[in-house]
Amino acid sequence: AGSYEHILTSTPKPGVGLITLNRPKALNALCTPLFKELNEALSTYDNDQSIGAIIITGSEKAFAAGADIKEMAPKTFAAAYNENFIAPWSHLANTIRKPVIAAVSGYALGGGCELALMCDILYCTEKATFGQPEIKLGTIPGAGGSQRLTRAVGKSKAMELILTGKNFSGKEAGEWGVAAKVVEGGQEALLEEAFKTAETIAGYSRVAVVAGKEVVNKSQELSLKEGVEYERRLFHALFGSKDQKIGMTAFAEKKKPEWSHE
Ligand code: CO8
Repeated sequence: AGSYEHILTSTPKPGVGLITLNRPKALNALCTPLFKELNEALSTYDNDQSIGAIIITGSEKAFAAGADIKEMAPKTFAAAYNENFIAPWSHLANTIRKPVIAAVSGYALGGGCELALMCDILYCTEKATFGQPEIKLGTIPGAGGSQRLTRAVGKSKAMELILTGKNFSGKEAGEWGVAAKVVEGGQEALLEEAFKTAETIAGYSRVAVVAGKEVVNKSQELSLKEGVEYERRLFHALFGSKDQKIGMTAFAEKKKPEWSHE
């Protein structure tokens, strides 16, 4: 991975690409240059055959305290519309095919909450602070929060959160199904859990993992009947992969599969 100004990249575990948001003076506020770097790093890992899973994290104090309010404050409608402000944020959800885990400690507010919700799996600390406070700034969520939070917690709760701007804790995120895992300790304990899961995923066939992510995501877009058909087609297609043969032969021979990722 390249060298960046607002993020850090590393591969601390086999097959795992770690992206650390690193703009501590602004609590990792997601300015345009930061997002550009994030997208570049995500694509680099996505295209790297040695990487099987990606983690996005922040610091103990902040995953990200939102879009950069100071950058947004003077923006006009025409400027926002002409540059299609925020559209590049969809890169993660629309283009990245490998699984992305959000590891959230501290503040995940506004765009920070939305970034976490865009990831495929969300882990957080008990004390993490989530929220969509845009209403307090005279605006609304702009990076998918109204859609993804509503799918995660249901309409009534999402409506309450988005219209009051009230925060919710990591503990609540776990109880409501926003987070797949809530860790008792801090950033270090959180990353340990995220690494475990990322390494597990990176240890499987890349072909199967990407297909698994693709079909789960289809459930958010298609009717049940269409979604089940889509799943079945891709399931059929995987009989054409080498790894399906490798995995099932290894099972029958009581051996550990050596994935070809093909
Ligand atoms: N944007 C810009 N700067 C920020 C942001 C932000 N979102 N959050 C914090 N900072 C800066 C502060 O201005 C401060 O800078 P300075 O030292 O120069 O004054 C520094 O980070 C440290 O912050 P605080 O001193 O405020 O730290 P505290 O520990 O006292 O408070 C809080 C932490 C509670 C998180 C507080 O910083 C806060 O309320 N931040 C704003 C949270 C917020 O409203 N986020 C939503 C932003 S709007 C949004 O995300 C819209 C999304 C729309 C779609 C995506 C668009 C790109």
